[in-house]
Amino acid sequence: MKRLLLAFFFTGLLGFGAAQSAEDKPAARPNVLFIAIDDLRDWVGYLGNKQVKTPNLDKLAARGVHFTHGYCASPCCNPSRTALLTGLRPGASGVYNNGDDWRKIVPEGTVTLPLHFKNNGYYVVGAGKIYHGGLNRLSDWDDYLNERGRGNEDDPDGKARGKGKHQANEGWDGVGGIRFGPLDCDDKDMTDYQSVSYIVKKLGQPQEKPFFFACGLHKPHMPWSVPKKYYELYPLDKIELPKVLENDLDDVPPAGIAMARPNGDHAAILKSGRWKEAVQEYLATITFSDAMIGRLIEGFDKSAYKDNTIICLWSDHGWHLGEKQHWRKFALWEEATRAPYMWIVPGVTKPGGVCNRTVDYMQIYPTLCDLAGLPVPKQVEGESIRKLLEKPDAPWAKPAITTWLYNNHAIRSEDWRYIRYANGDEELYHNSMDPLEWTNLAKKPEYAKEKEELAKWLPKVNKEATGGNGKNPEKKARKAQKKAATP
Ligand SMILES: [Ca+2]
Ligand SMILES: [Ca+2]
Repeated sequence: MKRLLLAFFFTGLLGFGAAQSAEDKPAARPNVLFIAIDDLRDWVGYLGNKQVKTPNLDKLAARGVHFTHGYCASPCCNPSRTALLTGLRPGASGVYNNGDDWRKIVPEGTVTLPLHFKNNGYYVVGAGKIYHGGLNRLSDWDDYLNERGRGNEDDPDGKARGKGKHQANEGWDGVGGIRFGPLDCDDKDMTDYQSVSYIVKKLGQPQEKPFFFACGLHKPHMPWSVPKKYYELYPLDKIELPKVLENDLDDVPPAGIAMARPNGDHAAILKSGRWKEAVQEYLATITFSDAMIGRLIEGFDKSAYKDNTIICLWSDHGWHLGEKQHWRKFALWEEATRAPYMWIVPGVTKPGGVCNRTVDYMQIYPTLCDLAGLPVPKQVEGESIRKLLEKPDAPWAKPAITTWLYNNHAIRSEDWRYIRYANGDEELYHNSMDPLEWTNLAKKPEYAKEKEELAKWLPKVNKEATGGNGKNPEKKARKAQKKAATP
C-alpha cells in the first residue's frame, strides 16, 4: 500500500496529463506506447554500428534515454518475451524455449503486463508480434490485430501467416536455415506496415481511458526478405563482415561449443561463399524495420498524446552473424544477448540520455508500473529502473542476467561476462578490456574472486524444463508453417 501511495505521489509530481481538477481527481495516468522489435541485435547507428542505416531509431533514441548495455532475459523469442511480459525469469516460469506454452506453464496467479494494465483501467491494444507467434492470449487485450488482419477467438494463433506476400515462400533463398532474398513488393504488403498503420489509427482516435498500445514488428526476423529498395542501400562490395577470430572457440568449453554449432550454419555459410550476402540482407531488413519505426513515430507525433505517453522500445534479443562461428540467437554471448533498448518518458527522461549500466528486460514490467502509478504484481522479479531514466549515470549495482535453456546463465556486469552452463562449464570475459569476448579467463586462478562475485547472481530457481528443449525451435516452426500452407 505504501508503495502504491508513493507511486501515486510521484506520478502526481510528474504532472502527467492535465487532469488534476478542482475536485481533486487523481492525475491522469500516462499512456504507454510499447514497441517490440524481433531479432534486432545491436546493429543500430546510435550504438556505434558504422554500416547500418537506422535514422529513425537514432532519432528516437536521442529523444530519451537509451541503454548501451540492455540485455534480454533469454536469447530466444518465446522465453525472452514471456519473461518480460510475466515478470518471471525462465527458471521461475519454466518457459525455456519456443515450444513451451507459457499459458499452460506459468504459476497460477501470474498477471501478465498487458493484462495488469487492462485490469487497472487501461485500454489495452496490440498488433503484430508481442507474445511469440501462436502463444498470444486474446483475453489480455481489448483489441488485437494479428497477421490476418484481426485477432479473434477463431484464429487466436494468427494461422494466416503465409497469406501475405511477405510470408509467402516466393523469393526466399538463402543458405540452409539462414533464409533471405529481396521481395518484389511494396512496404504496404508487409505485415509490419499493417501493424504500424493499425496503431497509428488508434493513436488518431480520441481515447477516454489511458491506453497501452503494443506494436510488435516481425522484422528483422528471418527471412530477411523485404522490398528490393532496401538492399540497394547496401552494395555487396561495400559490406563489412563482423570481426571474427578464427580460433575463437579453442578456449570455449564443450557446453559453449554445443551452443555455437560451428559445423551447422557457419560451416554452410563458409561453404556457400555467401557470408557477405547474408550480412547485406540482414542490414537491408533492419533498415526496413527502421522505416516502420519512422512511420509509427510520425503518427505518434501527429497524435494528441505526444506529451503524455511513455515510449518503451526493445528488441527481444541479439543475433550472431558468424562470431564464435555461430549464427542466430540461442547462445549466451554478447552478440546474442545485447539488443536496442530505450525509454522516452515525459517529465522523467531528458533528450540525449545515455545509460551504460547493465540492465535486463526484467526491469521493464516494474518500471512501467512505477511510471504509471500501478502496484507491482507479486510474481514480478525485477525492480524499477526509474532512477536510471531520471539520471542515467546513477549507481546501479545489478548485473544483467540471461538464461538459455535449463540452468545455463550469463551474468553481465559493466566489466565482465560470466557464463555458467548446466554441466558446470564456465566462461569469463573481461568485457571492458576484451569487448569481443575472445579470451576466456574462467580457468585462470587470478580471476577466481571475480568469478565468485559474479556467481552470486546466478538465479537460484531453475524449474524443471517441461518440453521444447533440445529441438531446433525455428526448424520445427517452419515445418509446421509449411504443412499449414500446403493445401
Ligand atoms: Ca526474436
Ligand atoms: Ca576465444
